[in-house]
Amino acid sequence: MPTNLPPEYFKIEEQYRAAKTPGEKITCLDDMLSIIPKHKGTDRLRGDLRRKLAKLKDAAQTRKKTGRQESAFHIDKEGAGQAVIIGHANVGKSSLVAALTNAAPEVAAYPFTTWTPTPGMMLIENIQVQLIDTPPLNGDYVEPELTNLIRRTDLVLLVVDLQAYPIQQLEDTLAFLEERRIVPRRIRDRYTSQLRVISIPLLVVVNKNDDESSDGDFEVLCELIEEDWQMVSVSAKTGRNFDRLKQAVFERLEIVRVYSKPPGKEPDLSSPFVMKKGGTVEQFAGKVHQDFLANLKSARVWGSATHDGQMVGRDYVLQDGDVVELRT
Ligand SMILES: Nc1nc2c(ncn2[C@@H]2O[C@H](COP(=O)(O)OP(=O)(O)OP(=O)(O)O)[C@@H](O)[C@H]2O)c(=O)[nH]1
Ligand SMILES: [Mg+2]
Repeated sequence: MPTNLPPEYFKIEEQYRAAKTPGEKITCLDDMLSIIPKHKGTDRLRGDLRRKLAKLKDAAQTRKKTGRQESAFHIDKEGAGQAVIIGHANVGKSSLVAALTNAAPEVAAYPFTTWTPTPGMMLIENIQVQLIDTPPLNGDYVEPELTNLIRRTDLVLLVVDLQAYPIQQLEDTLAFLEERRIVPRRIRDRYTSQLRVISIPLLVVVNKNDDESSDGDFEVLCELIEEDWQMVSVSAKTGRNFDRLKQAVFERLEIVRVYSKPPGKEPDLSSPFVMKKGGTVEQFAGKVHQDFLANLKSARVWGSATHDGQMVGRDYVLQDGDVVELRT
């Protein structure tokens, strides 16, 4: 990568990586292009950015042209992963999204409040995960598009109400999914003979465990449910166990955070690159910059390596928290 870029460039590049909408990304790319000095050394970078910009603008244009009203159920993925929150009416799905994200879906004491999905971003340490509030699954009519939203997602958060027949709610919701050929990843093996079954990581969230007085109810629930779902009990009302919930979401997403370290400098620990578990140095290089991928000469790793700054090969598998120095 050219070394003589102005410091503002890196600031905007960071904003670009954090950008959530195509519109924000386009603005950042425009800004980056306008401040890069124009000479031979930056040819490739400018070309790269222009290609990205053209792609985003093309996509925006196509969306406009089709003229079709975008369905509320079509939600672009944003952040390090997407989790769709599902369950019966009144279990607290909207309350969870309201409490955990920047979104403000309607919450009400009566059932069947939510009719359309609402996305929001939840902060887990230094990454953002998209949570989507959805309409209840136990009504007379469930929008077929909701099934598609679930099929495409990275993680399902199946919410039940500790204070209102949670076992029945759990069984009903799992049956709803199974009828639509969606099964929890953990028990995927039981469906090997069936074609077209899709498995999605699933976390059971037991809501309305507001204080210690209902911990006993949760323990009883765990004993009564045969399958070991490793449920998390929370309270959307008091924020109880939100840390545990976030930790569980992070684990189920099966992602790792890896930090880039320019030679001779400190890594920026506030802005990780997020990769699927099992990702290699080579994949990391591709995420940081195409140039690194093409011209990677060596990589050093701090964290999972046996000693700090160890030289590793392209196929070295990175772990959560690793710091990597790439050299071309
Ligand atoms: N005590 C208690 N009440 C809660 C909690 N979470 C939600 N509630 C209440 O439960 C009711 C339903 O909450 P919502 O968030 O609207 O539930 P929902 O699952 O989105 O409901 P639908 O949109 O109808 O499917 C409201 O009265 C909330 O205040 C909780 O953790 N503890
Ligand atoms: Mg709701």
